[in-house]
Amino acid sequence: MPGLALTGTGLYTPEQSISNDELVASFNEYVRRHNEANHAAIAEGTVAALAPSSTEFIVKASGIKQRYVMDKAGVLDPETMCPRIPERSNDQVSVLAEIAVAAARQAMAHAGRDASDIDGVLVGASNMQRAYPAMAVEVQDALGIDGFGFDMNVACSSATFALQAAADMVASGHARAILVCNPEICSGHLNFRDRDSHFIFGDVATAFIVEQASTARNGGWEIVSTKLKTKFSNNIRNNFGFLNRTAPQSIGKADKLFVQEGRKVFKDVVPMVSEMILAHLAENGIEAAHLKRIWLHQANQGMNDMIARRVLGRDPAPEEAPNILNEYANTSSAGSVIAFHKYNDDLGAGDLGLLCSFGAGYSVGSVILRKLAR
Ligand code: CO8
Repeated sequence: MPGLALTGTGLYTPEQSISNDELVASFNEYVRRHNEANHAAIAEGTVAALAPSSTEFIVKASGIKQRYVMDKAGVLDPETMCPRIPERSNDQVSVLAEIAVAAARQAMAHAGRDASDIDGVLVGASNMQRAYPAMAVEVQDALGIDGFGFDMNVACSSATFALQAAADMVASGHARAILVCNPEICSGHLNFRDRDSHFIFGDVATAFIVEQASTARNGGWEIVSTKLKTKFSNNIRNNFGFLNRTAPQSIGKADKLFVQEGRKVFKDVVPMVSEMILAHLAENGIEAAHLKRIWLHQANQGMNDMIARRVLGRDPAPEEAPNILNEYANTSSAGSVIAFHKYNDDLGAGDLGLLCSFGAGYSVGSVILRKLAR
């Protein structure tokens, strides 16, 4: 994709955060109450006792130490274990659009762009707030952008897939610049009563601008090449949807929130991603040794260490494959963009880096970037 560039990024971080200890204390209180309330049935063997969670397990299995959330009180209340985000009237900006706009304003300022420079808005995220109108059209309206907007959902790969779509539209002349936003309120679709996954996700929004490198005002990164891949898998699913009401007995069941077979995902995705990155580099005549940085999707620290090791052929130095998982947890599509946003400024003109997302679908997006001179 010669001549195209990623020219500005933005990050909205919620004010509230939850440590592992706080999350585990709430979960374990829920377990205690459940086991106490079902004491007789558990003794009879008709109800299974629930097992407690632990901070040690969470850190060891995932590398996560805390997460940011839109509503801490609702998540931690053992009676609700769900964020409470009041419904807004149709005259107010939606909460998903609001956090997308906060990240977008930063990305636009960073790129030196205002609304009149942008022709399109893509909102790529794992779950949209509503079916329609598209969240992207609301973001477009809130920012005063004259053009078009649409939503995309490729789960954790929504940002890289939207980046390629944006680059294609700029390359073809359909737009001068595209704003991509990734608002992820993962706490809204996480089952905080599920021991296997209650610790995994956090809330955040990221945004970035794609335009011609020749028009970049404040430097940025040339998009050398993008490569996308999807392969169907049931190992990460969320069956929430508009047809749920047609089978009312299914409403509220565990599969209407995030569910995964974490071990299987780990085993399938590590080779899929590392092989795809190596193939992508080879297609572009780039050796892995020439990469100054790898901004990977942030789902699991062990997974990222293994992918970086397979790509580089050695253990990565911590600064080569930045970790934001410890602070933000898994923020779905936003994770690799947060890592890029926080850890790219120190590199020099001509340096090469690779942004890569992976997740449900399965889906993988790989983007080779070269730093532009300012
Ligand atoms: N506390 C204590 N012990 C626990 C806990 C807990 N909370 N949970 C499980 N255990 C126990 C298990 O019971 C098991 O015990 P035993 O050995 O006695 O059976 C033991 O710990 C090991 O359990 P696991 O095998 O499940 O543990 P793992 O080491 O595999 O770690 C992980 C689990 C962390 C989930 C890991 O498998 C992982 O990260 N896998 C990769 C997952 C991944 O990358 N998924 C991508 C999903 S993201 C995505 O695509 C976005 C979807 C859209 C966003 C949704 C937002 C909500």
